[in-house]
Amino acid sequence: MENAEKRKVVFSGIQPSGNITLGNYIGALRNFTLFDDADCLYCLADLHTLTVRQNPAELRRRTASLAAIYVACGLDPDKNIIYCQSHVPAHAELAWILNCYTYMGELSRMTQFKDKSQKHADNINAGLFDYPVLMASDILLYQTDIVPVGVDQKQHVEICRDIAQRFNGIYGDVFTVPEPYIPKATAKIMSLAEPERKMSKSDPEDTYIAILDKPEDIRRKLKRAVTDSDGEIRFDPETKPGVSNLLTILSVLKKETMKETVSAMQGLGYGALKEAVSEAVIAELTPIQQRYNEIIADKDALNAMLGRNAERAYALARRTLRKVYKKVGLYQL
Ligand code: AQP
Repeated sequence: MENAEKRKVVFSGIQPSGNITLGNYIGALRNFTLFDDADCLYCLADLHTLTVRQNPAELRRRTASLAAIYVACGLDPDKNIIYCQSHVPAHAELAWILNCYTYMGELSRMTQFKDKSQKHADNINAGLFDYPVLMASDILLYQTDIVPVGVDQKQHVEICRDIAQRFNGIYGDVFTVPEPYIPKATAKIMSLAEPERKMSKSDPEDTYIAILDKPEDIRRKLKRAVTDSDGEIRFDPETKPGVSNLLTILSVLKKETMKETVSAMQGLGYGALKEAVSEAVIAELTPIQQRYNEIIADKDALNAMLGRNAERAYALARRTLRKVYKKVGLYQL
C-alpha cells in the first residue's frame, strides 16, 4: 500500500557540451516538464563533457546557460531539482564503486563509445569508455523510477538497469531499477546536413538548430537543410530522411499527428515545407528565448538557485551512497 502511494522519481540530464539543439529540446528537454506529479531531478552533466576535450571558459559559460535554458523551458527550480553534476561529489564517488561491478565487455559494446572513439580518434580516454557507469551513478543515486531521454541514450539506460540488477542480486534491494521514457515519434531528430545521422550539439553549427538561434539563423539553416530530388512531401524516413525529419519537427511543434501534417503540406514544394518548419520553430523558441534572456541576466539569482538545489540533491544522494558503502563493506565510523 505504502509503495503504491510513493511519488515516482524522475532523473535526466544534458551535457553542456555545445549549443543546446532542437534535437535535445524535442527528444529530451521538452519532456522534462511532463512529470508534474513526480519528484524530478535534472542535472547539468558537466562531468560527462570532460570525456571530450572542452575549452574551460566555454564550458563554464555553457553550464550556466544550460541552467537558464532548463528554467526558460518551463522547469520550476523550486519544484524540480536543477543542479550541476560536479557540485554533488556523490556522482563521482558512486561511479567508482559501480566501476567494480561493470564489465569491460559490456562497456565496449556501447555504440556511443564506438561513435565517439571514431569522432575523437586522438583522445580515446578511459572516461569516454566509462561514460555509461557515471551515467548509471547519476540515475541510481536518486532511486530513480523514470529516465526521460532520446533514443540514442536507450542503451545507456539499459546498462544502468543491468548494473543495478547485478548489484541488487548480490546485496539485496539497494537500487530502484529505472525505466527509460522515450516517446517514439520524437525520439531522434536528425542532422540538417546529413539526415541519416542524429542532430548533435558538438557537430558543426549549420547541421543543427540551437534553442538560442535567432530567427534569421533558423530560416537560413532550414533553407539549406538537405532534402532529396523527387519533390514529393511524404513521410518515409528510410528513403526520404531529410523531408521526414522536417515533417517530424513540424508535426511535433504544431502538436499534430503525422497524418495531419502530411495532408496539410501535400502538393506544396519543399520551399513551403521549410518555411512552415521555420515559422513553427521560431514560434516555439521565441518565448523560451525571452525568458532565457531575463534569467541569464541575473547571474546571482541563477547561482543561488544552483547552490540551493545542489544541496537538496546531495542530501538525497548521500543516503544512497551511505547504504552502498555499508553494503560493500567499507568501514563506517
Ligand atoms: N538528435 C536528437 N534527437 C532526439 N534526442 C536527442 N538527444 C540528443 N540529441 C538528440 C537527447 O538529448 C539528451 C541530452 O543528451 P546529452 O547532452 O547527454 O548527450 P547526447 O545524447 O550525446 O547529445 P548530443 O546533442 O549529441 O551531444 P554531444 O554532441 O555532446 O554528444 C539525451 O536524452 C539525448 O538522448
